[in-house]
Amino acid sequence: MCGARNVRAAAAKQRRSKLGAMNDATDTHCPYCALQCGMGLRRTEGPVPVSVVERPGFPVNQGALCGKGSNAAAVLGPGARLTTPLIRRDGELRPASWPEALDRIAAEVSGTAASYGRDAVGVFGGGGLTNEKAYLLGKFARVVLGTSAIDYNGRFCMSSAAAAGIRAFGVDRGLPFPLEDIPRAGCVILVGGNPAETMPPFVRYLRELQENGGRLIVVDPRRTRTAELADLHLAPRPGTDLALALGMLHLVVADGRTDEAFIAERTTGWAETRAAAMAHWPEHVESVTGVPLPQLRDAVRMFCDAGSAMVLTARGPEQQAKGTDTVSAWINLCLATGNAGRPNAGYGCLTGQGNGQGGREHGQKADQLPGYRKLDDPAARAHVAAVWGVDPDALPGPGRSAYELLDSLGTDVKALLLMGSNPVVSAPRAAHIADRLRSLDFLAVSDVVLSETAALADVVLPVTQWAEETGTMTNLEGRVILRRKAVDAPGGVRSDLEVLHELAGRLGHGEGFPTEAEKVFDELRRASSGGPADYAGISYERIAAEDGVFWPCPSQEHPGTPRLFLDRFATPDGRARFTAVQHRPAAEEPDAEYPVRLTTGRVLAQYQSGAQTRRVDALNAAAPGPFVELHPQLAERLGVRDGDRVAVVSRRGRTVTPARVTTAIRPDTVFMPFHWPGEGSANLLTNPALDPVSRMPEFKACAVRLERA
Ligand SMILES: Nc1nc2c(c(=O)[nH]1)N[C@H]1C(S)=C(S)[C@@H](COP(=O)(O)OP(=O)(O)OC[C@H]3O[C@@H](n4cnc5c(=O)[nH]c(N)nc54)[C@H](O)[C@@H]3O)O[C@H]1N2
Ligand SMILES: Nc1nc2c(c(=O)[nH]1)N[C@H]1C(S)=C(S)[C@@H](COP(=O)(O)OP(=O)(O)OC[C@H]3O[C@@H](n4cnc5c(=O)[nH]c(N)nc54)[C@H](O)[C@@H]3O)O[C@H]1N2
Ligand code: SF4
Ligand SMILES: [Mo]
Repeated sequence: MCGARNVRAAAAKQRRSKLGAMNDATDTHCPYCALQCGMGLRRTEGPVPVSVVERPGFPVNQGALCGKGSNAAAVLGPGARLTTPLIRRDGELRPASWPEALDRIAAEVSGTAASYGRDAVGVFGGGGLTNEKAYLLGKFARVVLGTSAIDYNGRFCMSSAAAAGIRAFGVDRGLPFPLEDIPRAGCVILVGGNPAETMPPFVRYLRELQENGGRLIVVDPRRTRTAELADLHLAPRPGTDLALALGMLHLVVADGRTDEAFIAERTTGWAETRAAAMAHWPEHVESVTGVPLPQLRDAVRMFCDAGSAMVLTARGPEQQAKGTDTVSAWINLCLATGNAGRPNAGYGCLTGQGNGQGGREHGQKADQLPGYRKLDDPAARAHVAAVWGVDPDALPGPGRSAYELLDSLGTDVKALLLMGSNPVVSAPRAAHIADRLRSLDFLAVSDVVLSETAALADVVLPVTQWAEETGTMTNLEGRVILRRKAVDAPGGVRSDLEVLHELAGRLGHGEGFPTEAEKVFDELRRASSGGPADYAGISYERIAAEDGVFWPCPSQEHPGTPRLFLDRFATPDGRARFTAVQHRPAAEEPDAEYPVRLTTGRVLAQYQSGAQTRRVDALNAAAPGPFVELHPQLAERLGVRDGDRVAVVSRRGRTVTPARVTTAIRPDTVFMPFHWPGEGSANLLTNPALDPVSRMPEFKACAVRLERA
């Protein structure tokens, strides 16, 4: 009897502890990509202080996570991360105290500004930083440092789509509709995105689209896992999406499938765009892109027969030296067919980084003030300066773009503060950028791990990460969400907000840099009020109660805006603007010396520069190192077999990696993921040719030669 009672008591205890554990789990979000999947974090006793559990109630991912998300807690444990500040002494990074590290940074920054002027101090931010950090970093640069030299890694990400979105619609919100609208479209063209590897839980929306009878067209030079799902896969040569979109528009016009009423009522600029498209003959488009004309016709038919259709772009067409015009060409196709400004139709960009959307709204971009305001707009300067309590004339003007800023290190910019990026691995022409970083008088990096870039620094600050701090992020839908703190950080680690507070204090700004995220957010709300990305009505309580709030949300009574443009576009006259664009070749086309096209991108199990994911065993087991993907025909010509080491050489550098021979890629193209440093690092090869509007480098197309190594 006694035994039975014990068994019952034990069972009850187990039930309680299970329930307790479920209740214990803190609702939060993944540290990685822009989907910002909801997850729970439960406290554990081991060296890693939390484990990831499902959070089925969050609508975006409904409990699903990819391997990066489900293994995210590993980077919180000891071993992977930094726990003490480091200062370079006698050439080596050695442990130091926080006051020493902060004093040193403040002294170097003041000294540099005194000797060379304020613009000689640079700041480089990241699209993975919370809204609060991005906002405070921008304010720190403009108010404390008074420098124009600030930009961030989002420039390398979605900046071409942002520029084209503003050009056409007057505002840039990656997706102007929630994800739940995607399955209700009749057809989706996904251009240069591989969400089956880059956002696996997103694939559900594409499957639902097809279950509802909608068609999926994927445009990618590779037959990716995403392309495998498509009803139609177009495989153009890298860098030719602009011609492809023009060819489709030509056929739309020729077949009389334009929506003349929509064009007349809700757009401007059609005549010039129509003329530009008519000059691009489909036969010419076929020879430029390598996409057979019958496939182009099929795509046009699917798109036009759909009733309502969407075009989604990701990095493939955007990371080109003509990325802005390329996205404009796809937007033109939407506008000409009436697929914009109405339900279940339109153009959207799949933003990439965790806070890729919010990170571009609050002022860490060279030309921007909070609320997605323009730094060169006098009214915007006056509004933000009033919130900051400074004279508008004291705010610096626009600075240079990310690559141009990195390229100016050691010459114009002598000291750099870097927060949330690892350009030694992720910047184009990376060996040159590493040299520029080494040529600085002073480099300070705040990071959670000793990244390849932090390893070059004079001072490294170890900061708290996602689960150890609270803050807001804005996901790819424009939904502002709340990442809650689930666990205390190890001693020795401080938050980025504390870093900015301490540095501002040392540089004469004791006020205006709070360390509490919610206080920063409340100021951000005021600074953004009245701007395009208006957060004034969004509070931590509302986000928690409503599964996130979509901007613009100008007041507490306002419901937020999941769907933009239904009544009018955000242009002065309310109409969407066509932009007449012409195809042009990549900045570097293949030639006799470098006869093959290289494109670059991602694999499922690694994230970005790999600074975080290369420290996770399970992910390294799945994706242990770099490779170059090439077609059997090319492999045979080179005498290369699967697994052989191959040298890939461009005008910028040389890499050596194992070959992966596959028919899933065009014979004239090779592909390398960019997640690794060292001899297989893709960015030793890439071309920093910049888009004239967005200043995006051409990560997706350069010319290379392959040799057996
Ligand atoms: N696993 C994983 N997921 C991630 C990330 C990660 O690093 N790893 N990073 C996140 C971030 S910041 C981003 S920006 C997103 C990126 O997400 P995606 O845009 O999906 O990723 P990429 O692999 O860069 O590029 C997508 C596809 O573009 C194709 N492509 C290459 N050149 C061209 C071209 O000229 N035209 C066309 N049409 N296609 C081309 C490539 O073959 C590739 O399959 O992913 C996010 N999610
Ligand atoms: N060849 C090629 N190159 C590319 C691309 C490509 O497709 N091809 N894609 C480009 C794109 S889309 C992107 S977004 C970039 C991304 O490239 P990076 O800017 O290098 O991005 P991450 O690797 O995410 O680097 C983020 C760094 O910040 C740290 N970190 C994370 N959270 C925090 C935080 O809260 N505070 C601080 N202080 N640090 C933190 C991480 O540990 C990591 O070291 O790469 C670009 N480079
Ligand atoms: S899809 Fe993105 S947000 Fe979701 S679990 Fe994976 S990395 Fe995290
Ligand atoms: Mo990105």
